[in-house]
Order: sequence, then C-alpha cells, then structure tokens
Amino acid sequence: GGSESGQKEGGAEDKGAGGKLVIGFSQVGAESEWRTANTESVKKAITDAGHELKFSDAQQKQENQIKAIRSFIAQKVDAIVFSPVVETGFETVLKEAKDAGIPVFLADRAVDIEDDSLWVTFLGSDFIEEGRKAANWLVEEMGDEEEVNIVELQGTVGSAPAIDRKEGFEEVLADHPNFKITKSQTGDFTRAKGKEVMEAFLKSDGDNIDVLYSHNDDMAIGAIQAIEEYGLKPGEDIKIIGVDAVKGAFEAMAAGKMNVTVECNPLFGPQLVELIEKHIAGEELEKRIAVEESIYTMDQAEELLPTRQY
Ligand code: GZL
Repeated sequence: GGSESGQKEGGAEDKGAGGKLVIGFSQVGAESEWRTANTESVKKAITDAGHELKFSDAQQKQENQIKAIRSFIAQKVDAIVFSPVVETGFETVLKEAKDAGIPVFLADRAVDIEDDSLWVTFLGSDFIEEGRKAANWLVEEMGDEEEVNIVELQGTVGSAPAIDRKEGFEEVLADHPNFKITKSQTGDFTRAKGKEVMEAFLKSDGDNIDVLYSHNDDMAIGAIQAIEEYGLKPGEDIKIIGVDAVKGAFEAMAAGKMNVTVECNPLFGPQLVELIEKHIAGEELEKRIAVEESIYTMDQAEELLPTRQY
C-alpha cells in the first residue's frame, strides 16, 4: 500500500490535470428508466472527456459490486465511481481501495460508514428532501380531508433512497395525523414488482386506498396498470405520487393517470467527471455535493414532456 495519504507511487498524480484516466464505474443495475439515464450520462461524460471507462452492471446484487471494485483495484484504475445498491457491507472493499491509493467517488447513493476518508466525495440527490417534497405536495392537495389512507411502495430494502424517502415523507406527515400509511412494502424500484405489490394492496384494501406514495416512477407506472385492471381510475380514485421525474411519469401525468413526480436528476455525469479531474489535479472537494432538482405536477406535464431529457 501507498503512504498514509493513500496516493499510489507513480500513479494518478503523474497524470496531473488533463491526463487520460482509467475510471472504473460500479453501477447498481438497470432496474429503472432513471438508472438507464444515469448510466448513459456517466458513460458519455467519461468518454467525451477522453478517459477510459471500465463498466460493471451489478444487477442490483451487492456481491457483484464488491467483485467489480476488487477487479478495478487489481487493474490499478486511477479512480472508482460507485453507486452502492445498499448502505452497508462495503467498508472492507472500500478500505482495500484506499490502501491501493485509488480514490472512490460515491455517485447517486451513499454508504452508512463512519470513516468518510474511504471516499473523496458523495455527489447525489438529497433523498430526505425528496420525501419532504412529496409529503408537502400531499398536504397541500388533501390537507383538509378527514382521513387520507396512503399505501407506500418502498425502493430497494436498505438502499439510501428507500430509507431517506420514507424518512422525509413521514417527517412532514408527523404533523398531520389525518394522513395514515396503511400499507408499506418494497417493489425494489422495478415496474414489475411495483405492479405485483399494488395488486396485493388492492386485494386487501382496494376501496380504502386514497393515495399511492411510490419511491420511484417505475414502480408507480406498474401500480397504475394494477389500479386500472382492478377497475379504479389512477390519478382520480387513487392519487399517484412518484419520484425521479422520468419521461414515463410525464406521459402518465399527461394522460391524467398520475398526479406528481419529485425530480431526482440522473444527468450528473459531466459534474462527476469534473470532480474526478479536479481531485486528480490536487484540488480539495466538498465531502457532500447535492444535485439540484424540482417537482412536477399533472398540469405541467403536457407542456414539459417534449423538453425532458430522460
Ligand atoms: C435515486 C436512485 C434510485 C432511483 C430509482 O438516486 O438511486 O434508484 O430513484 C433507481 O429509479 O432504481
């Protein structure tokens, strides 16, 4: 291993600014429209900047991400980009990267590790704020209703977005006891699972569901199909709240089948490459860099759909 600073001998620092870098990218998977757009954004930014990309799709499996990071270390890449599928279980492999003097950039999702020397920076959305935005919209929309029953489709169990989007949503609703989350289960961020779990919710609580809060748009789109097959009108009988603001959500809102989506911007590839190059050139970076994002409602969908990039 290198000196205590973790820089490897004759390694990245020789590249200085403008040198061609070899960058290993351990991506979660291809589970949603959001993920596909995110992968494209990061891949394009790396290759457009003239760097070499080594890419791994972990198919949402933690062991595959650990294998990929070990492979990048063995290949002595100059930097590792990593979106951890879940928050825990990566400390050992991140220590191995540090000992090998390879800087790690957390992109999109974070890890729950005390020792923040194991990564250079975390570039990603504030998922707790996304949950708050979803709940604040709901309070605006239905705050004076007697009783509002909510079913929740959670993202991947143990993932930062699933944990934080739930936390932010519940934090706001804590002040509004007329809102109740009557059912909550993971749909693993996929359309198929979202539809399956929504079918189960409808079977048990069908006529007592007023709102669906889905941790991403893909599960919401699956749930919309289930609601229609059940014989209810999504967007009317059951209000639909999603997160990501992918094209599929704008299409559903334009069709009157979805009410709101909280933006989670995947297109941070260029910002990420800039951060890597700055670090390699010796610049100090903030430990936490948030991605700017908004919220979009049904009435805006028609007009904005053509402008959406993902
Ligand atoms: C959020 C990202 C989440 C998206 C889902 O930054 O990690 O993972 O919200 C994706 O669509 O599966």
